[in-house]
Amino acid sequence: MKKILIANRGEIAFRVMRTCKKMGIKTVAVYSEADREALHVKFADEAYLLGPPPSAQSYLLGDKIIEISLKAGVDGIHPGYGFLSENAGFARKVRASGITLIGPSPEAMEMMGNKLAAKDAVSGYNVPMVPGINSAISDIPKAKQEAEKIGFPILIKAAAGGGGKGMRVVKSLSEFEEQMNLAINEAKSAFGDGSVFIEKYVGSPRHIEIQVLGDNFGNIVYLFERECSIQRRHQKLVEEAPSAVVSPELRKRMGEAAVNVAKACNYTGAGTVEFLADENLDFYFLEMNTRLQVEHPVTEMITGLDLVKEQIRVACGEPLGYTQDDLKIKGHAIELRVCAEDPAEDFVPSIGTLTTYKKPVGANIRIDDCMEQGMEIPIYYDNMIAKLVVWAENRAEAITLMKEAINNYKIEGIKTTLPFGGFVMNHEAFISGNFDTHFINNYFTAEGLLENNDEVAALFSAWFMDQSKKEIVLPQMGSKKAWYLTRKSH
Ligand code: MV4
Repeated sequence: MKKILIANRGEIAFRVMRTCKKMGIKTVAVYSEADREALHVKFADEAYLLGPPPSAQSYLLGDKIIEISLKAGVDGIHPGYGFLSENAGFARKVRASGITLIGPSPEAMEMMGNKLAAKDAVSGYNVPMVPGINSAISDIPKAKQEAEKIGFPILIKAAAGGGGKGMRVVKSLSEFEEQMNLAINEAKSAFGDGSVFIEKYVGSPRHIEIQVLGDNFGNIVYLFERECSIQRRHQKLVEEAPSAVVSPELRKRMGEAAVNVAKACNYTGAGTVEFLADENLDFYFLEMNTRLQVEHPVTEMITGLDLVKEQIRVACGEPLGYTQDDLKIKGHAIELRVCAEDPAEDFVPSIGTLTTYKKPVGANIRIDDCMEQGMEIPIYYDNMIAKLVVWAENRAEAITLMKEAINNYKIEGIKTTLPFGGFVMNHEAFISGNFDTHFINNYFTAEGLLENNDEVAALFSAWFMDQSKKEIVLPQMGSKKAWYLTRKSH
């Protein structure tokens, strides 16, 4: 390939372009009116305006993007994540245009986009699945019987859902019918498809996913796991590779199951197979994401591979050129998503201008971002402004390096999830590896955030040591120190 259009914005557009440059491939950016000054536009060799800021009038305009691609004479389109990345209709149109989509086939996208079709496809491929039914519910009395067989609590899921949308926990038979009807209506209005199914509810799951990579000759490898349990409302915040709890033996079983999922849909390129793991580390297939994921850098750090380069090579028809046995995990990587939101205020989105933006620098610190000091965060898109990724020889050292990097990342003008990252790195549950998807609900409070803020801790100890003073001047209410001093616990 000589020229690639990146049908995306922000850090991922920038990240894909970096690899293209490294490979000597020309890059074409597309952008909305809100992104005129964006770095992905400046960094590209060519750039084309799509339209007004809202995604529906810009980054989701598949036909316009294909038109621009043809005009610019590109060989490939990289969709990044989000936007059109898992849109089978777009993939078909790209194929029809004669341009290569850097991603899997539209057939694979379609199959994995529907949870029931995905379950159906992988049955017979020796992939463990949560006990449940594999077809849409049409007959409520029959579904009740199934639910009783499975045992409560059960989970109702929308076939067209994903990423947690349209799920409902049902604790007992008495509430089954009501919840089922609500779920069907919800699925109808959210996805235009009211198909729902039921599974046994796994109460304290870990989210562990396996990166896979396939070429056009039937070779598929797994690039090990990512532990993604630290998430809030299905938004991951901290990811790491490898998982602290996955043994080499379990890794092999999960990896082979993931490869089987990929085989079931003739997968090509980079994809991710999501599993739930319960308290006993029994694991179950959840869904497959048919795109490059946000958290792919942790896999790159422990394997030494550039996943975008691999995607491009495969899309060009090159064979992988290595086998499973050639792949080894080296060290440990952790990623923190730096989002423009305030963890002290229930993660409310934070808008404004980056008055200060200074990144930590140092060996084994990688930052994937797209912002500069003085820039304003556009309100129209995802509020992730950067990914802070660290690598070290082992997990303990990676945690230490992450804490150092967080402390040396200076962002002012907006609130970010950086202090939340500090909280996680200092938390006993994270350090021990003994946590699940309920980590934030179970342990996180705004007060705890401050306790883990070195600056505030220093303030507090200075105040404490100064109690001999007759008069204690209480800090201003609303300040960090005031919150700290008025904590209910301790
Ligand atoms: C589940 C589950 C418990 N039991 N399935 C959420 C996203 C979607 N991929 C599937 N999800 C879940 N499926 C059964 N049978 C719990 C979740 C779930 C979850 C999974 C991964 C990461 C975070 C999660 C948060 C809440 C619920």
